Formats: sequence, C-alpha cells, structure tokens
Amino acid sequence: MLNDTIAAISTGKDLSAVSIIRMSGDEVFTIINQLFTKKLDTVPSHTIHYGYIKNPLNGELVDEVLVSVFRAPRTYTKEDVIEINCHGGAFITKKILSLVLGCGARLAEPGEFTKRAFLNGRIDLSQAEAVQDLLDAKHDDQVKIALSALKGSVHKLMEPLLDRLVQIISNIEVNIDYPEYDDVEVLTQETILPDVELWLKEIDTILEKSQSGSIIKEGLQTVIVGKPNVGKSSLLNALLEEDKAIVTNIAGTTRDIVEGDVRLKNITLHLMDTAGIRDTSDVVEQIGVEKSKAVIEKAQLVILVFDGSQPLDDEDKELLEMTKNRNRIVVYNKSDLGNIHDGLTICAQEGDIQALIDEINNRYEDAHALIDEPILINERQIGLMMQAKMAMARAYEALQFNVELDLVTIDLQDCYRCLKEIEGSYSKEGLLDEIFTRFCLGK
Ligand SMILES: Nc1nc2c(ncn2[C@@H]2O[C@H](COP(=O)(O)OP(=O)(O)OP(=O)(O)O)[C@@H](O)[C@H]2O)c(=O)[nH]1
Ligand SMILES: [Mg+2]
Repeated sequence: MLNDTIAAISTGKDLSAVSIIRMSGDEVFTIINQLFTKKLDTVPSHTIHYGYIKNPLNGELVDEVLVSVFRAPRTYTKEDVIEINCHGGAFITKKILSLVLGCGARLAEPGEFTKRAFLNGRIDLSQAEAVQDLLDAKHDDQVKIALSALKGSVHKLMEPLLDRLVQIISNIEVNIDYPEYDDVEVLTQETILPDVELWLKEIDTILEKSQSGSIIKEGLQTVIVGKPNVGKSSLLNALLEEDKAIVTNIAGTTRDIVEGDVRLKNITLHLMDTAGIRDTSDVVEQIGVEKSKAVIEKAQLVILVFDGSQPLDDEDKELLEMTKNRNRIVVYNKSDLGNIHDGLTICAQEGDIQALIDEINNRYEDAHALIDEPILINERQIGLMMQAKMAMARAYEALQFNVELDLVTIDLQDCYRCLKEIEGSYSKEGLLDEIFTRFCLGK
C-alpha cells in the first residue's frame, strides 16, 4: 500500500542537540494526536508547534519537542508529513520513534521518503538520484552538480530532444494509422534524415560533457606507474600529504594498489599507486605487476615516474612504449641526486612536486567551467544515453537505406524509451497519450 504511514529518524547517528523523527502518509495526524500534548488536526500547513510528547499508555511525558506540520501536496513526499524535533539523545530519539511505530506507523525502508517523492511525481528519477549524491558529496563541486540535478537539470538537458523526437514519432504514427488525415504533413525518409543526424550529434555532445563531468564528480582516475624504486609511493604520499603507502629502498615494496583522493585547484585526482613494473619471479610481485597493467588500461591520466638521476634503461623504455597513447605526464624524480633529462623534475622525498601539480592544473584549466553545465550524473544515466545513441544511429542508418518509416519508428521509439528511462518515466501509454494529445485524435 503506497499511503501507509512511514516513520524514521531523519538525523544522523552521532550525538547531537536535536534529532528529527519524520513521518509521512495518511495517518500522520491520527498518530501525532495520540502522542502530542496539543491537537494538530486543524493547524495550518507549514507551521511549527511547541509541546510535549507523552506516552499514550500512561500519559507520562517523554520529551519537550517542536512538531512541524506539512500538509499534502506541498511536502517532500507529496503526502501529509509531520516532523518531531526532539532532544538529540539516542535513547530519547529511539523511544519517541518506538511510540510513533506503536501508534500505527511503519518503519521506513532506507530511501523510502525519497522513493515516495518519486512515485508521487514530485521528482523524477534523476532528481531522486541527486538526493543520494547530495548525501554522499565530499566536496563543493559534487554538491554543485547534485544540487543542479536536484533542481531538474537532467530533465532540462533532454527536454528539447524529447520534444522534437516525440513530435516526429507522432507524425509518423499518424501518417501510418490515419492516412486519410490530411491536416498532418506526410513525412519521408528524406525529410527526417537531417533531424536524426542533428539529434545524434546532440546526444554525442551530452555524452561528452557528462563524461567530463563525471571526472569532476568522481575525480580523475590517475595512476602512478614506473619501474620499482623510482619513488612512486613517495610521490603518492607527497601528493596526499600523508604517509599512506609504504616507502622502502627495497625494489618491489608496493604490491597492492594504494589509493587516495587529492583536490588540486582545477581538478580532484583519484590517485592509484601501483607495483613497480618489471619482470620478476616473485609470485606475489607478479600479481602486483598484472594489477598495475590492468589499472593503466582504465586510467584517465598516467603519471610515469623515472629516476631522473639515471639514464633510462630498457624497462623504462618499455613503459614509455606501453603508455605512449595515453593521457600521460612523464616526471623525473630524485632531483636531489641530480637530473640528466629534459622535462618535469620533482623530488618526491622532499615533497617538492609543484612542477607536476602545475602541469596537471594547466591541463585541466577548463574542467572547472564545465561544472555549470547540465550533465548526466551517473553511470545508469550515461548507459541509457549510450543506448539511446545506438538506437538513433540505427534509425539514421535505416533512413540512409530508405527503409520504410514504420520500421524506422521502432528505433526512434526505442531511443525515446531510453531517454525517458533516464528520468524513470517511460511508459508505452505515456507515449500514446503524447501522440493523441498532440493531434487531438479520437477526441
Ligand atoms: N634521493 C631521493 N630518494 C627518493 C626520492 N623519492 C623516493 N626516494 C627513495 O627511493 C626509494 C624507493 O621509494 P618508493 O617510493 O618506495 O618507490 P616505489 O617506486 O614506490 O617502489 P616500489 O613500490 O618498490 O615499486 C626509497 O628509499 C625512497 O626514500 C627522491 O626524491 N629523492
Ligand atoms: Mg611503491
């Protein structure tokens, strides 16, 4: 049942001055009236009331509280919502929650308030996901992206495309089903082709921006590679400004991938320190080397470290070859021991790595500007957009081969479905409704 009344503690587990117990559903007033010293049935919406929570069984006072009243539909869930602001102690908070449950509420599942907001049509799925992103945010940029998605930027991003797509789908449907309906333009492969070509480009742009945006959000996947003992772990530690990875003068110290995030001026790096790559007979080290190679494949930025005081040997050259087509920065470490190469020099041991930091900031100078553009905010959305692109590409190809429009429309509808699923709002009936209302057919 959708409107059964749910309740949960909405504030964190840590000790705090105030806790909030939130309720949503048809029965919130029946429940609060059994527990609160004042009757709230008739009070206006969006008001706060001072009083006491009492145990309905024996009338004993439990806590001094403020109760907020929000009447449907202008609430978080679009249902009646009541929030009890009580003292923050874990014991009191849980006691009040148990009284609320005792009076007929059901304990909410994780995320259930937001789920109701979605099911009741107050927010779309992309906005519900943005709520989770806001809760998970670890820096300002993530907050900014999540907030803009919460305000509906994902919908706005796709709206123009969806609008024109549905118009063409409707038009084709009408041409097929109501050939006698001569108010409507008769479309041909030729007339649609330019639109479809344009949409493909638009989808590509959205995908590109979203992928760059996810770098801002998740951090640039950055791997530090090099042969053993060149100072990779020392560099990781210097960038993180903490002794996270073990550093020794024994070649082959690092085996597992060691990770950490660092926020630079223009971009956040998700750093991965790897096992030094070389041919080795040590089984554990071999596994580490394999892991390093796998990480290089996935990385968005490769920092290749050499010992700058030494000439490059065959192993170094092999690494240069292995990473030559990657987004790569080569650094010469151990500058305190002298440097015999041209290029970026650092001294990881002393924390002297500014040259590298400057280079990264320069490369990602524009990244920050992207943050104000609407983007898709997660893999689910990007995955669906890729499916939409494939469907659109099929339609494009079919049109070029002059395939009948009643077949092309299947791909267009598939594309439409993927775009709507990004918002979690696809239904076949929905599409039919759109078609009918647009042309006032069967009024
Ligand atoms: N002189 C000097 N020594 C350094 C510098 N950076 C690292 N070292 C030393 O080089 C040795 C290896 O450093 P690590 O950071 O463990 O090197 P690594 O590349 O992670 O080595 P593996 O994990 O074995 O692949 C240690 O003795 C460090 O103290 C530097 O800038 N100058
Ligand atoms: Mg290491």
